Amino acid sequence: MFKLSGKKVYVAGHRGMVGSALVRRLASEDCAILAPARSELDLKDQASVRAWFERERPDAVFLAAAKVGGILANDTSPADFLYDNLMIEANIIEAAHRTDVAKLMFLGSSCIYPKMAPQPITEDLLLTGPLEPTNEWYAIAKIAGLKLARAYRRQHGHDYVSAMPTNLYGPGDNFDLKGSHVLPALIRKAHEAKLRGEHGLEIWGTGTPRREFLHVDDLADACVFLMKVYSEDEHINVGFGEDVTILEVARMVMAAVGLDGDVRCDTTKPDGTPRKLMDASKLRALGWSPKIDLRQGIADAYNYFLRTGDQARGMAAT
Ligand code: GFB
Repeated sequence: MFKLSGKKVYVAGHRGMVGSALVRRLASEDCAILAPARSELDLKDQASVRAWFERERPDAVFLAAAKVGGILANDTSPADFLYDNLMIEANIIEAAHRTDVAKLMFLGSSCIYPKMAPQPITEDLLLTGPLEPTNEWYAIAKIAGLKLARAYRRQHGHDYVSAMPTNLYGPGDNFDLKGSHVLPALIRKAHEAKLRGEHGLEIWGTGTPRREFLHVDDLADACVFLMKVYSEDEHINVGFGEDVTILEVARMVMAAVGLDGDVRCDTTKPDGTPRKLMDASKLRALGWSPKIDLRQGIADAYNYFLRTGDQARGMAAT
């Protein structure tokens, strides 16, 4: 059992969707949260990371900093997704080792598993088959990250663990249509179509791929829980437990936004992995389960979209 109370906790990536959810969740943990300004710490710069860790000496680290994006961003910027993520995770894990960070949690992604993995996907299916080509660069970086955490654990005896979340959404998401994941993209597209008085919603691909969605506040709660109780060599899946087709999720978004009409499919865009449902029985057996169902979560994400200005969500003026 690792205690967070009274500790200095660094949330790497605290400005992102996952990191900001972790900061919100940690507010009730009686710990000091370290959230350095970008000018103070450049995660891609080894010297900057080492100097900051030596100065601040955190007790615990949530490694939630990453270059992330949806299917198109992954497919079109392979160098950024591979290089940025390798640099960030290598710099942080090595600096944590040098400064004796007591506990570190590396956050990966469900895309680390083979494209055609049997469903639901158990942790032991890692590296048992070829990856989905649209996101293999990001997946390779995340596999390297979890292996790095495990290598430092084995060689140096550190309590470094890895958690693999499924597809995430919620407050703090990126609503830029080229870079975002499906849920924020559909929320924005549906909202703007409604404002223009249009009917129907266009989605990418065939609408048949199945995805599992976890609200980021559930993820943050799971991560804090695991930080305290999980201390195993193997990574652990963090999933919701059910999946839906993209067509179904599009209809849920239309209902939340109040847009009528049909769903149209742009089949010039990729589908990606046909299905990505995680087996989260390891996490459930430890005593954690999610609280926010998909309809409720979509309503929450839409509220966030409505509350934040164009600038905050990086939208071009429409
Ligand atoms: O969320 P998404 O971009 O990520 O796409 P992945 C999920 C599915 O939704 C794909 C479809 O089948 C898309 O074709 N989709 C439909 C859309 N309409 C849209 C749209 O307007 N925007 C987007 N983005 N998708 C990512 C990986 O894969 O998932 C990352 O590329 C990471 O590496 C992340 O693992 C969690 O689930 O396909």
